[in-house]
Amino acid sequence: MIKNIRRAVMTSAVALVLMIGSFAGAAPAQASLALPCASYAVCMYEHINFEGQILTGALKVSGYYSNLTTQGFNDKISSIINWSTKYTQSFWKDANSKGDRYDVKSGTSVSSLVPNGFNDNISSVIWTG
Ligand SMILES: [Ca+2]
Repeated sequence: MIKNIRRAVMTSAVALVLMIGSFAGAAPAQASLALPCASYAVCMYEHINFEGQILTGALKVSGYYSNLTTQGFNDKISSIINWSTKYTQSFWKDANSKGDRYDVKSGTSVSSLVPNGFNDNISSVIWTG
């Protein structure tokens, strides 16, 4: 009787370890996947390497976020993709296009804003379709 219980407990423990193992194996691959940025959009990411929360601006029309607090994105942006085929997009450290400006040229991306001092420091953006 005790042997049977012990065997059942051991079998359950092995099954649990196998389940945890498979979750642990799947998680890093998903975490390292960058979130996609649609064509004709400018994409701003919470973390470097295009990860975390994403905020987009459709490039079919020009637009702006004059104060990223409204979008819950103030001082959060850490990487940017600009899929515009023609236009540079501009980012500012302060709201309403004030303070230091950082430009991202058409068709380029910046995987980390850390080296240029703009990481977690952008408060407004203007994009041109
Ligand atoms: Ca960030």
